[in-house]
Amino acid sequence: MRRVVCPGSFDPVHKGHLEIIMRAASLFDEVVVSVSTNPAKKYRFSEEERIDMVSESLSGFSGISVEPMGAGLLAEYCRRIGANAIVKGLRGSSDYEFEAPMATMNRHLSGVETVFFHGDGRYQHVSSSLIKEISALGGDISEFVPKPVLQRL
Ligand code: COD
Repeated sequence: MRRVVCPGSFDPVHKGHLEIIMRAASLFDEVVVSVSTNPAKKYRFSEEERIDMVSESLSGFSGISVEPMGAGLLAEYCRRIGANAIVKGLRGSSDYEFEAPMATMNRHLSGVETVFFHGDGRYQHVSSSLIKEISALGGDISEFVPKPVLQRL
């Protein structure tokens, strides 16, 4: 059984995230979407709201579950739930520069591998922070987010 973790803040989840999660689900037996909450970070949505938005966006897809990751180490979380790998999406080289040392550190800490998926060109410019900014300034975000997010923003 190949269980992988797709971690993130998902504040809020958008179509770039969902595309990576769906691709992971097509390759692995079980995908756990882990919603992280770092006490040092300010979120637009509560942990419960972020989990609800991800769950509603993925309802009906088998082999995918959504869980809180809490504030601890991702490597420790993966070990606890028996995940073989972490799946992350890369939008470009700056994501890689940021993610590569974390991937090596997570492998060092717990032996868990990180698998990178190249993000789909349709969503490479999409991020949660841009979505919040465009929405706050009255722009149209409907192309980039699933319905459960559109209803709340
Ligand atoms: N297309 C493709 N992929 C995307 C896109 C897009 N448009 N947007 C985001 N992604 C990817 C990101 O690259 C990331 O892999 C994932 O989706 C989640 O994105 P976010 O923005 O919701 O989440 P982040 O970056 O805030 O989440 C970071 C983690 C929670 C994964 C990270 O902070 C973490 O590992 N925390 C645990 C603490 C820990 O273990 N620290 C030590 C690390 S060595």
